[in-house]
Amino acid sequence: MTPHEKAKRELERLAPVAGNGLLHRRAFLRGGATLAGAMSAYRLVPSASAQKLADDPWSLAPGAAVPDYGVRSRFENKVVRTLSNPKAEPRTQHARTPHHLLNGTFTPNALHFVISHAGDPDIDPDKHRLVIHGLVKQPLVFTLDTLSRYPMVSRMAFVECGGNSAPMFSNEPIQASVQALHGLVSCSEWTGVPLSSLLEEAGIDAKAKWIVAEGADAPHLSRSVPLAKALDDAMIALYQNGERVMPGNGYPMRLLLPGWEGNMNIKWVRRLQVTDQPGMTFYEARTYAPILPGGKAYRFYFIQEVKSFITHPSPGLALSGPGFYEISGIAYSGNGRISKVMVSADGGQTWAQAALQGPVHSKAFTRFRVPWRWDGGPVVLQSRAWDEAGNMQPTRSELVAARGQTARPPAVTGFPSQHYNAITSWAIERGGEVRNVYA
Ligand SMILES: Nc1nc2c(c(=O)[nH]1)N[C@H]1C(S)=C(S)[C@@H](COP(=O)(O)O)O[C@H]1N2
Ligand SMILES: [Mo]
Repeated sequence: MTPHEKAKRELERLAPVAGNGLLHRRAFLRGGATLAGAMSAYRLVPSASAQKLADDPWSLAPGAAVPDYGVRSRFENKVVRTLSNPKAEPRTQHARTPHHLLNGTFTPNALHFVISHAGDPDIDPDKHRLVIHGLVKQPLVFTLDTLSRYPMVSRMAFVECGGNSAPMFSNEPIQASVQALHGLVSCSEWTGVPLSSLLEEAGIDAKAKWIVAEGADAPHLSRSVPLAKALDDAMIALYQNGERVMPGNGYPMRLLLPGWEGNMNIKWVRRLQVTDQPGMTFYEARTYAPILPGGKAYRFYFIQEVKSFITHPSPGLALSGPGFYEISGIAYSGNGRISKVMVSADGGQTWAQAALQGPVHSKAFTRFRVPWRWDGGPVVLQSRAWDEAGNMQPTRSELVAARGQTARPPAVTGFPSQHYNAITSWAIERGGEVRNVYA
């Protein structure tokens, strides 16, 4: 017996920790590299062929010139955002992140989701100004240059639209990819100036309770932010994953409110008015005041609550037959760090604890993984996350009971509710196809 065959046999003997073949999160670590390697033994070509590597053209001659700004391999050109309004008709544009084609915890800048209500303005950074005024002792005007002289901080943070995953409120499960269902959330390392240092310099009046932030794009999108958040971990972000913020994400500067509703993270921010009350601006009085089944509404819904979804496997990524797989996905919470993720393969009857990829950052994506042996039968995969504040991701029926749902397609009506953070269920059928189901 070769070491590979031996490892393969050991793997087959591993007792599952939950229904339908979920294995202990450290099954592969415990067994060491051999066990992990045995997973691939199912697909490796016989070792005899390892002797003869073909010399393809790229191995026989010098390669291309190194570009001054790198671009990915041309073989990766299908990894793209999906666009809701590619002709830039005068309405909102959405670009959704392809979570099923990415891995790790950061979203590449070119694939960060975008929602722009009137396109991306082409801002000359030398002409852009940020004004702080209102209930302050000394109104201030900043250029990008003057801002760049302040001490900066870097932090990981996700941004999520309050309308992300809204299709999950439909009566019948919509058959679409994780990109279409959950693509309005992304995660970056943001670098910039803490808003508290700018507000302190301006001198906050004792009556001040809110700031109203305004963007430099044509709609001058405005949102009110409680002063406490502005002084806590808010940032004027200048860099995204090490380079200047992308035009679609707010170049040359955006308001970053870690863990809070995407819409409040004002891009192309140009004004911060310190006030004693909220502005009740268009977006906070309309779209982002979710209406509840009894006719009441949330006046504000700041936090993006604890959430997770499985990215691998997911619709469009069919399984290629029974055997060993790693189930992996993304978890995050606007309340802090992810403390635990559980995964089920039997629609929520039994659960296995997933391994969390460290370091686990507050208000940022955490990748979770769990090894799995699929016997080829129908299963329903789910993930459920907890955060360090003790919040648990709700089931879909719990959330729908609290928030309501719609019978009509979203394109016609929009959904009655925002902030979907409940469990997502993927059914795997015999052939390995993955479908969105309500379990
Ligand atoms: N000025 C301005 N800020 C804006 C928007 C906008 O259209 N204009 N869109 C908002 C919405 S609805 C969301 S969800 C987030 C999205 O941030 P992103 O496009 O960087 O992912 O930005 C918010 N900030
Ligand atoms: Mo949004």
